[in-house]
Amino acid sequence: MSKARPYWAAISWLLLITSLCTAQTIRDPTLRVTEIVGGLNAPTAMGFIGTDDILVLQKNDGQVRRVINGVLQPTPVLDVAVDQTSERGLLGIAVHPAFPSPPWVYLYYTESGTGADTTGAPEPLGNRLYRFRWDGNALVEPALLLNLPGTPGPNHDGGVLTFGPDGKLYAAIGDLNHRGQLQNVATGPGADDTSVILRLNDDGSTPSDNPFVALGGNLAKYYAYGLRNSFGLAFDPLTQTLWQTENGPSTYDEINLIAPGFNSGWVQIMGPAVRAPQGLDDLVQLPGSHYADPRFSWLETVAPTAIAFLNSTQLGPQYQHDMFVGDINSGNLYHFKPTPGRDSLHFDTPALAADLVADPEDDLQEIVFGTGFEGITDLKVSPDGRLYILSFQGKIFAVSHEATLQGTITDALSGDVLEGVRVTAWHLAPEPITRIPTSTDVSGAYAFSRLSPGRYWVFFSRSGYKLGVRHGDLPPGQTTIVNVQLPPR
Ligand SMILES: [Ca+2]
Ligand SMILES: [Ca+2]
Ligand SMILES: [Ca+2]
Repeated sequence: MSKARPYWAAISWLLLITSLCTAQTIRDPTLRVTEIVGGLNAPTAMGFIGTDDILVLQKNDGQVRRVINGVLQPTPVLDVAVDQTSERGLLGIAVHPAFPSPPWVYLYYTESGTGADTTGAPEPLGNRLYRFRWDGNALVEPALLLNLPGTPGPNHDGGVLTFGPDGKLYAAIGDLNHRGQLQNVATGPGADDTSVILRLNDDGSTPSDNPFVALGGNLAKYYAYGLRNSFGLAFDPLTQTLWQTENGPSTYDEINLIAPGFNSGWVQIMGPAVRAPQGLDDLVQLPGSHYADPRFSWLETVAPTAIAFLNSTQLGPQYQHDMFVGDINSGNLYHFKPTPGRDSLHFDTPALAADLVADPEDDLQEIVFGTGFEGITDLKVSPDGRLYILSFQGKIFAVSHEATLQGTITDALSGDVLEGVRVTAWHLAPEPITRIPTSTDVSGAYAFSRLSPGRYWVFFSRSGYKLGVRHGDLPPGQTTIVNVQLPPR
């Protein structure tokens, strides 16, 4: 930090802004949670169109809201006609990986049959994937890319979208209570666009290298099948493989590693096959398909939703490229460490490592990373590398690393340490602006141990001495030492 002149003009308005207090907790004391925005209505998914510029989907009214620098904009950037019954509604968003050129944003929603929002009657048109153009202010020019089933449902509509490192768009849809060959019922109907992950070109056409492309028809679009329902898709940034969360009925939620042609086993198997009474014999194995056990399961369901890989060092190097999962039942944030080969997950807890299942008696402290988020529906890594959490209660939170500031204050003439110096740190950027006070102890030392990284002005005052002022940036995860000599008046 360099020496600077006092900045008194700023003080009057700074005092109007109070610091934040939240009920959300993160197990790592070097990390902090910041509420970015509130006031959203049943939000399901979010996508960044810029740093601190987020599009957020509202499930029940079909509105796409915009949050700029933590401020919810009053006018939606789009309002579509959805059926909102049960799990239906505005469900998924993907921003083109080369955005803003092309300026394409993809939305998945249960489209109403009337042109207005509905609640089950008449039947919705279907679960539909549209591509929109972002014109700088709104989503315009919808192009229908997929018309998927929406009935009978009304649950297990899926809707999560993500782009892969291959430039392809991946979309998950659940079983909608169908019972056919895609649900591993050999005597049931054929491929009907349920219980699958679809893999598409960015214009909605079918890539020629899809795993079932040789089988033709609907099968050509699929990357995986045998899913009950899914709200989470994410690619490992190192291996470029797809991971997924899947939702069991009353038992066995799953985290899966999905290679091309994956069959997840539903309705014959949820959780590891060794725990299923009938084993693998009942599966419908399409040519080129394979069954694989989940990499992790919860015996008692938590309803996992979002999954994300932290492709940044913003939370500290120890979390870089790790996997995070959110659930909607308890609002827990889970942290998973991939194995060195990144084709499985590492656990220190023997009861988890032995069978890769969270059983009711198992200690889950190792994976429960955060609590109090009241129903997580999405996780995204922001362009600046922070972990963003979308809560169904209408809020966005960000997890970021703490910074530390400390030092010693001495008399500039005598060199004696000064006790009782008031030290006030003003965090000015990035927002929110906060004021944190402390004072020096008998050894003249002060310390701030849990500061948000960023730009600070710090004031040092004691009667009989001239005011000391320093400013500069506090980097995440680091301790900055600022020693100050105060001249007597
Ligand atoms: Ca609407
Ligand atoms: Ca499975
Ligand atoms: Ca276990």
